[in-house]
Amino acid sequence: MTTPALLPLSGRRLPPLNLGASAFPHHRATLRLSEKFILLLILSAFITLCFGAFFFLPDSSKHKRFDLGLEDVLIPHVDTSKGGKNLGGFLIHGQGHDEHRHREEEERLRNKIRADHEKALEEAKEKLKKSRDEIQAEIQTEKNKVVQELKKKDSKPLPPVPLPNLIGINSGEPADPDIREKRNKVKEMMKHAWDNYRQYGWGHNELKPIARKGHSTNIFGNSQLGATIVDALDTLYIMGLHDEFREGQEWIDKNLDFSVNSEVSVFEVNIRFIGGLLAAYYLSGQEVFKIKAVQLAGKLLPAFNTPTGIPWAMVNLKSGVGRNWGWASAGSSILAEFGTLHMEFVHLSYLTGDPVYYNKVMHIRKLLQKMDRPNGLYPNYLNPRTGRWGQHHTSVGGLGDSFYEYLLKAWLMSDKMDTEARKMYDDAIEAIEKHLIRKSNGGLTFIGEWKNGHLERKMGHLTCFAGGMFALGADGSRDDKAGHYLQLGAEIAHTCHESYDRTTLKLGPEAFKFDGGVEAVAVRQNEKYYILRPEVIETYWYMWRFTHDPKYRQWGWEATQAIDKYCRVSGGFSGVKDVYSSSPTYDDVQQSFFLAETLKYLYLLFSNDDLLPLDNWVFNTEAHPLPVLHLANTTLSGNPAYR
Ligand code: DMJ
Repeated sequence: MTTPALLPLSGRRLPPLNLGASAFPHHRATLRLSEKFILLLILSAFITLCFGAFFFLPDSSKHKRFDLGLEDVLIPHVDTSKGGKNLGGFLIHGQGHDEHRHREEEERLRNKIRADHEKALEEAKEKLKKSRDEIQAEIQTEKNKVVQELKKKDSKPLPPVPLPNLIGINSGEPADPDIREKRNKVKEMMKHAWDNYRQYGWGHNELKPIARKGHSTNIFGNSQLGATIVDALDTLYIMGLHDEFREGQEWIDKNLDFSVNSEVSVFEVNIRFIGGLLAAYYLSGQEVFKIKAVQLAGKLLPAFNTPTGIPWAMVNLKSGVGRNWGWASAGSSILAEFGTLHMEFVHLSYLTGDPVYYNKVMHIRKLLQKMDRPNGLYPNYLNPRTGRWGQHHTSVGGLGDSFYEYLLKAWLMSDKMDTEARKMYDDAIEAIEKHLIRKSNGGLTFIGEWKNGHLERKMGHLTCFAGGMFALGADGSRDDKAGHYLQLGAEIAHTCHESYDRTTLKLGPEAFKFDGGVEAVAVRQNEKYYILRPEVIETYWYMWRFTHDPKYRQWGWEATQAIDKYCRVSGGFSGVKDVYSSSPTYDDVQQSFFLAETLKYLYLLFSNDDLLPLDNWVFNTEAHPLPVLHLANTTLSGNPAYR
C-alpha cells in the first residue's frame, strides 16, 4: 500500500531527501542507494510475510482460491480422525507414500514461491528505475483503457426510429435588407460570444468574460461538462455556423463524459444538456448527440428513487444519490423543476423505444392530478417523501414557470393529441388569471405571486416568458378564447417592454413592482440586475410570429442594441449589476442560456417564419427545438395521445 507513495521519492528526476542533501552534497548518491535498499528490504519483508502467513493461517475453504496450483494436494476440510494431518492450516492425506509426495509438493511449492519472490524483486527494481513521469504515464494509460472499456459498454447502438418531419432547419433569410442586417448583427454577436468562450473557457461550463477564464455554478456540479457547448449547438446550427458546430460536436464526442462524481441539478441538466443534445441530434442527424443524451438520461434516473416518484432536485451522476436544495420549503422538490422534464423524456422514450422515461414523467402527472390545489393553484413546493405540498406559494416566474409551459407544450408536441395535458394547462391558467393577474393603476397588466393567501404585486423577469406562452396557447383554448389569450400575451409583452424602457440601460431588471406609485420598476438593489436573460425577447418573438406587428421587431432591436452596448466586453458578454446606473458594473458571467436562448430568439425574430415553423417544432424551456411527434402508432402506454 505504501509503495506507490514511496516510489516517487526514489525516482531519478526527484530531488534527493532534503535531510543532509544540501549539507552533504557528496552523500547524494549514497542516500539514493540507501533509499532503494530500504524499499527493496520493505518489499522483501512484505513478500516473506505473505509467504509465512500462507502457512500459518487457519484452515479455510477460501484458500482454495489461491492460484498456486495446489488444489490437487491441499484438501481442505478433511476429517483428522481418519488419518489426516494438519499442516499449516491445510490437511494432508495419509502417511508414508503420502508424506513423500507431500515433501515433493512442499519442495515444488517452495521453488515456486522463491521464483515468484525473485520475479517480484525484479519488477520492483524495474519500477525503481522509472521516473515519476513514466510511472504517471503508465497509470494514465491504464486509466484510459478502463474508460474506453466503459465507453464501449455505454454506447450500445440504439434502435432505429423513423425521424419526424424535420422542416425549416436552415432557411429563414429575410428579403428586407434592413432586417437582414439586423439578423447578421445577431449572428456576429453569437460569433463573439462563442469565439471568446472557445478561447478562454473551452470545456468549462461557462465563461467569465472579464477575467477571461472558465466559470461554473453549482447547478452543473464540480465537473467541466462544457454546458455552453451543448447549450449553443443548435443556435450555431440554425445560424449556419457549421465550423463552430463541428468543433462543438468533436468536443462532445471526445470529452463529454457523465461518469463523474458530480452533483448536478436534474432540471438544469435536463433542459440544457438533454434538450440541447436532442435538438442537435434532430437538426444534424449526428448519432453521437442521441447517444450522449441517452447516457445522460440514464444518470438522472436514480433521482426518481423517492417514496413518491417525485424526483430529487439534485443527483450525483456517479453514485445516483439524490437530495433537495437546502433552501426549499420543508425539504420539498420544486414544481418548475420536476414539472419540466416531460418534453425531453417523451422524446427519449420515442428515440430509444424504452418507456422508462415516459413512465417517470407520466407518474408525476398522475400524482399531481390527484392532489388538491388551493384555489386551483399549484404550490411551488412538493415534498417527495410525503407527497404533500410545502408552503403555499404560487408563481408563474421562478419556481413555477416552466411547469405551466410544459403542460401546453406536451399537448403541442403530441400533435395536439395529449388532451389531458391541455386540460391541465387550461385549468391552471384559469386559476392564474383569477388570482394572480391584475392591472396596475397605470394600466399595465402584470402577473403577481401568491404567498400564503396574499398577492405580492411584483413580477419577475422570468415571468415575462408567459406573454409568449399565452399567445402560443391561444389556438385551441377553452371556450374559443383565442383572441383573449393573444390579447393577454400582448399586454404582458407591453408590460415587460416597459420594464426595460424605464431603465437607464434599456435592459430589464430581475424583478419589478407595481405598488405604492411604482410601476414596472425594481425597488430593491438586489433586483436591479440583468444577467442576459431571454424571457422578454422570447415573448417578443412569439408575439411577432402570431401577429407580425412590427413593434415586436422594433423592441427586439432595442434590446439587441442595449445588450451590445452595455453587456459586450472584449472577452465576450457579461451581465450587469444595475440597469438603472449609467456606469454599470459587470457580474463577469456569460451565461450559457445567452447563447442557447437570448441570441436564438433574436435571430428568429429577424428571420422568416419558415425557419423552425411552430407547426412542426416545439421549443423546450431552454429554446431547444424538438419536433412534433406523431405517436399514434407507438406502444407508449398510459396516455391516449401515445397509444
Ligand atoms: C433558462 O435556463 C430557462 O429558460 C429556464 O426555464 C429559466 N430561466 C433560464 C434563463 O433565464
